[in-house]
Amino acid sequence: MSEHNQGRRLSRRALLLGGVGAATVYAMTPGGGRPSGGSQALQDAQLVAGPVQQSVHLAATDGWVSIADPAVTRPVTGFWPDPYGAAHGPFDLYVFGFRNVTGLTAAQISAQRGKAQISAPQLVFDEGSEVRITLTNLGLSQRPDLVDGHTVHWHGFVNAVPLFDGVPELSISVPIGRDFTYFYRPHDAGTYMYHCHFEDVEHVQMGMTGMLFVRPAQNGNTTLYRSGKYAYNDGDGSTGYDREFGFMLTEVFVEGHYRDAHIQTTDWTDFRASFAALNGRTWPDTLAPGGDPMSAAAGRLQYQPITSLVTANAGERVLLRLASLGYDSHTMTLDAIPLTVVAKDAVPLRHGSVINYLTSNSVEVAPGESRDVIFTAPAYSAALPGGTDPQHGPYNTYLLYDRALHDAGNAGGPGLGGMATEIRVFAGGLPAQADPQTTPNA
Ligand SMILES: [Cu+2]
Repeated sequence: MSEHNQGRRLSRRALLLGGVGAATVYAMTPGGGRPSGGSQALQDAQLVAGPVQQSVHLAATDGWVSIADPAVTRPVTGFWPDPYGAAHGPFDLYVFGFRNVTGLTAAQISAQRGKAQISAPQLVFDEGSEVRITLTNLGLSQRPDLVDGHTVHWHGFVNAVPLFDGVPELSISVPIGRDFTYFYRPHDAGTYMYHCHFEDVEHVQMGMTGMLFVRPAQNGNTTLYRSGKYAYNDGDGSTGYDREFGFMLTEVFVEGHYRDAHIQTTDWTDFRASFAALNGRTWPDTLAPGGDPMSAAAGRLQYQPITSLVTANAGERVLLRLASLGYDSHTMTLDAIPLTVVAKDAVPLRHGSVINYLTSNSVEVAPGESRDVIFTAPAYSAALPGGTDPQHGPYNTYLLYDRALHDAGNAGGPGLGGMATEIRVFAGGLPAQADPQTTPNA
């Protein structure tokens, strides 16, 4: 899912008039929109008043998820599946996480205690906008004895104001029952992360991680690339893409999660990944469509709503945004389709006209790093492996996986299980993609 909570999109003229450094903040309506004006003069005044405000409201709490299908996955003796999970539904792993509560009432927000989501919602903001993330700390339902604060740390952003950067030793952390609004003005397009920085070794491992995309001002220019969508302000269309998919790379150390649920302490230096996950899911759950985290009908995957299935039409350019907040490095591999890395850690691999994009079939991502990777979907061939979608027609299937096979399997068990997903290249039957991660029922 994606959250793109914005007012009016910033036009080129508005950017010139009201862009960087505009100090006046317009009185915003609750939804983030601007008041409407009847005259051209008033509209111009609004444009001068300041950049678009984009805001989201997150809640921090704990919860339960199903990290793998226990019916087919080898158990981790003594630790997983966690029997406490059954009291909450078809769940087996205790987690901490964020929950998107944008637009909910106070009573509805309180009701989200104990319903954490992993990975956190993908947040999408525009370069030059005024970003506000409000964080409410709902406390932990399974561990009311723990009085931990939570924060939102802007991971990888330059020039974050320390007060708003979510590092508790240097700024504010949010106590239970309180909220705080973080402010940032993103000046640099790219693929970023956010995570809680309170007791961060524990809270990051427990699931408080998410992705954040900053759209470049160049977006909307269809002369450089037909879609008008770009990863960066490249000036030449080389980061143009038709579809984009984000992947939060993490691992789950089930002993630590079990001990947090059962009021025991963990020495986190004992860390050893039991599961490696894409967007909080393990294969084959990675292929399931995106779901509604507010709907119990989503079943086992209710609190891991972000799909990792990639779909594209032959000939389209696909942007893969890879980011890791795990503790291990991962080398994501796509056999038979060349991957071009256009940026590392939200920095384009070029200096002016000198381009250092890197083409390979494998992309290494270390903890705390991000990569922007573009590939062109190859031609469809009936002779290659694939299937047929009832709505969108035939497709070929390619595997995107961590080449360290213990991370592509579950809990060291045989076969695929962890950090793996499919890329489905259709002959041409897919409609255009509106939002990141959208993958029509394929
Ligand atoms: Cu936290």
